[in-house]
Amino acid sequence: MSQKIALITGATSGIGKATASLFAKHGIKLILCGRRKERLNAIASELQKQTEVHTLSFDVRDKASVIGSLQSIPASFSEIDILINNAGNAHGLDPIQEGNIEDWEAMLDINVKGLLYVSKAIIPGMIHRKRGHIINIGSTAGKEVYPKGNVYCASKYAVDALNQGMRIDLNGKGIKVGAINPGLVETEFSKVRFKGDSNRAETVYQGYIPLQPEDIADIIWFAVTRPPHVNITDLTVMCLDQASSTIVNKNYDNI
Ligand code: NDP
Ligand code: 8X3
Repeated sequence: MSQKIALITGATSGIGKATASLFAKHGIKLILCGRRKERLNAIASELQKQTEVHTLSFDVRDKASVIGSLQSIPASFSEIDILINNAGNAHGLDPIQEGNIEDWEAMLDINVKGLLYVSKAIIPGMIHRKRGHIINIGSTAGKEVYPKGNVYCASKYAVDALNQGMRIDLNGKGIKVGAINPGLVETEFSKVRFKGDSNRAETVYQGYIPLQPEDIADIIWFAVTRPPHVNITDLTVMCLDQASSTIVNKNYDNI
């Protein structure tokens, strides 16, 4: 079988970057996306030792840029087998009455509309080829609302709905659709949520052993390597010390 091609959004950091590394180890050809060009270039030059890599720098909020970038993919990378809809973040953690409108817009524009723009560009080729696999990165925040999570949770509930909707509408077209919904994963996520406040971000992952981005990459790899008739539709994963969005055992030393 010819080498598979994967497009990963949000490949400059965290879950997307770890998935890119694991895919590269397995010889998957990669289209890596993100806004930070220097990071994309650095990751590409590392992974090019293992596989072919094409990079695309665009902001998923910018519809024209998404469409233009995805149309620019060279022919040798254009038959995308695997789409990892991963780009996204939380912005702020405030009660709804104190929420910042720009934060709300960022989360809905990136996590929901950005995922739609990218999917809209990639799905027709998959339908044409009668094959493909779309993995949507949701969250436990899309399964359970937590205090001050309001709009971020809404954006991830939307990802959950879109994951189901895509699977329903693409049924019979040879395309797998599934979501991976992680709990707390130690990435740049909290640094972004708290607008660069590293000290506050670090406390989110202290006192217990959180998931690592490589743990999610492993699960994504498992999902994309199932036999052709098997589709992982919806998988939620938390670390041992997390029981729900609000219950995290932070007394690791006392166990
Ligand atoms: P990171 O902050 O480490 O990575 C986020 C990635 O998304 C970066 O590569 C970033 O690239 C990209 N991104 C963000 N905004 C944009 C944008 N406007 N346009 C294009 N790319 C963008 O966080 P994670 O790896 O943790 O997050 C990845 C996904 O996992 C997100 O969807 C998140 O909601 C989800 N998730 C995270 C959890 C966690 O606890 N960490 C738990 C559950 C789900 P760049 O800045 O270069 O554009
Ligand atoms: C990220 C997990 O609990 O910080 O989606 O919202 S949480």
